[in-house]
Amino acid sequence: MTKFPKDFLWGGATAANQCEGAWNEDGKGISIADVLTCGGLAKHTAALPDVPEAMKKHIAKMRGVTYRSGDQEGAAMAFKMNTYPEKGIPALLDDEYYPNHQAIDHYHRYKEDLALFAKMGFKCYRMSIAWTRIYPQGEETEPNEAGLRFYDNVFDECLKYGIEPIVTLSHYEMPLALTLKYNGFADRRVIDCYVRYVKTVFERYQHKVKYWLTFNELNSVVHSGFINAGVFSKDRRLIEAASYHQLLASAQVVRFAHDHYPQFQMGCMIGVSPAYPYSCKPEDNLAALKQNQQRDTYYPDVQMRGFLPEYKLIQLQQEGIRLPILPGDAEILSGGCCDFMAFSYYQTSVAAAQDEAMQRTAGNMGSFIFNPHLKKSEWGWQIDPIGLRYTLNLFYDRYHKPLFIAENGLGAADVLNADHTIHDPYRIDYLRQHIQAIKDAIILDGVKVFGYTPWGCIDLISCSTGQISKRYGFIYVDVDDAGHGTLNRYEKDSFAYYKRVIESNGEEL
Ligand code: BGP
Repeated sequence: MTKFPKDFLWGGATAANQCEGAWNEDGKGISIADVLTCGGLAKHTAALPDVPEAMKKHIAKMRGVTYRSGDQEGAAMAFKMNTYPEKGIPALLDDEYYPNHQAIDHYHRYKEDLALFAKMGFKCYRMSIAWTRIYPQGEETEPNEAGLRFYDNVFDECLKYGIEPIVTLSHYEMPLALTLKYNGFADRRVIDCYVRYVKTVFERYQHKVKYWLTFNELNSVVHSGFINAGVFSKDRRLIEAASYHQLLASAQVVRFAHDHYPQFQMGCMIGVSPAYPYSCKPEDNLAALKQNQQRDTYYPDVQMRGFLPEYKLIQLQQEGIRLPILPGDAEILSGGCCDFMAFSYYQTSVAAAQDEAMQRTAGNMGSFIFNPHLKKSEWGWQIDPIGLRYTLNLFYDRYHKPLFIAENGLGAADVLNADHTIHDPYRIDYLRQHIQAIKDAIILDGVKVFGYTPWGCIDLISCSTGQISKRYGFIYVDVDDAGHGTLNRYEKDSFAYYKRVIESNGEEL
């Protein structure tokens, strides 16, 4: 291979909860993302009752959120809402701002947005279906037809432009009702709710969608059980149980897809940040291996190979944690191996045998040891294009299955000029280096990568901060962190750059 493959899927990625808005329209139920206030995930985590004070302060500081010691904000429930048990659903507070409620109003503007993606030449579009548009409370006997119709329209619009939809089935937005009733995936019964929802969308969209991802960043459960699995606790036993249930749920729907829809391609998806050893000390090397196993590879190892790895079982045993394994589970896992592996890549990390006193920095999978050899973004995420080539090699060697880069990108505080231009040379630079790294992995290392969808191809609500001012897009959306603005769309300089990259199939970088 001397070039990008000719059918390489260039595109961009979004998630329903971060772009659609219309949070309570056309029968949609409340999702866990809908109850996060500005400050998002960080504020939520800081308010959890069983998180140590020091960690709360650290998270708050990292994300620029004010945290007062002993903050009782939502001691019972972290989110800002009143619960009305007689109605069975929570009511949100009028005086709070919930950024995902409006987001960028993609729900009403998807045609305009897809036309812009088509103008850039997208071959594919990674998006997610909001579970709560299909099953608002997660347990209805019939799906919500208006929700199903919305995605029919979106897929039709994609296909009109020859854009292949790549669909994440669950991206940080499960029905809140399932958290309130079952504590999310901590309860095995939620697997059935997920499977029923997935079967419904498979049946409905079987002729429109070929590529599916079962869960977004399954491994993010290690730093947020709530946003990932709907678990309202930091208790490791519950978190491990929830992610085990998610692995079972993923395997069940992959198996079902293989049996009923042979045209489907099923993928797992994790947030990768492989660890470099802090030094060449053997102890640091071993620490890096262990960190990679625990934080990154456990999840795709199960999803790609079909069994629980020994290193995980031993670690859980040492911690006195028992997974809720039932007879027959091993067959479920081995019967549901994915066809490809997708991942998000923002940065690498560093591991050291003794890491207590080390300088740390922010990252999408929690806080990381600072790497002095790398630059960082305005939000402290370290930038490492070579790390992407490294990651591609790592996982291709491990599974020998096609890889898909489902997220990558630079969050920056872009400025809209009076003439509606946005100059983002830093993003162009970032893209150029990362695409070069993919090219090197394909050409020089022989890795099979079949697509690249930079994150937040249109500005959207940031997951960690709950603010839109951390922007990733090629398309600027005129709205601020308080939700004010025209919501008009403007092309940034990176729009023309990425268009050229796609047109030349990665030859012109
Ligand atoms: C990933 C999530 C995305 C997205 C991205 C950027 O971990 O899958 O949903 O938000 O990170 O993160 P942030 O928005 O916090 O900058």
